[in-house]
Amino acid sequence: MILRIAVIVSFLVFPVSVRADLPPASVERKYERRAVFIAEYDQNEDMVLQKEEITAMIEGKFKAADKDEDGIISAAELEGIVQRFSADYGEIYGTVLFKQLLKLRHRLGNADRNDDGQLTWSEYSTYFNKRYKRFDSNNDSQITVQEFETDVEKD
Ligand SMILES: [Ca+2]
Ligand SMILES: [Ca+2]
Ligand SMILES: [Ca+2]
Repeated sequence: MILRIAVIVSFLVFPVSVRADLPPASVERKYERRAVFIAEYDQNEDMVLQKEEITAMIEGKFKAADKDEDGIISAAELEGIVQRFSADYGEIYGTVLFKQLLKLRHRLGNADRNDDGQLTWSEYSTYFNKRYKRFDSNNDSQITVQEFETDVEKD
């Protein structure tokens, strides 16, 4: 999969680099990271996240975080999400990793509707389904790379 990601990234970078209206380098890198993210959950390899792929991604992430399988992401398990993100994506994010970790903590905090410091499946799935829905600008229940490049967050 690493190889596939490298191929996708180089494929995406080239057309951007020949465009007249070049986005700033930092924005370009952000888009590359998002393409990597799509590739990771794109099961049928069409570089579009279909509804089923988004659902599978949200379920998979919840299950991966819920280490003791009690259906709740505890405070310690929440910290585990942040630690694993740091370990898995540290290299991709480089010097902006700390910013991304802040965003991640912020999102997980927002997902916790009743502020009890842990996330139920209902809290988690509601928040992240909404979050990915915001990227889907044409409302066809799938997210393309182009849609994923839109900034939907206020944080
Ligand atoms: Ca797909
Ligand atoms: Ca748990
Ligand atoms: Ca909660």
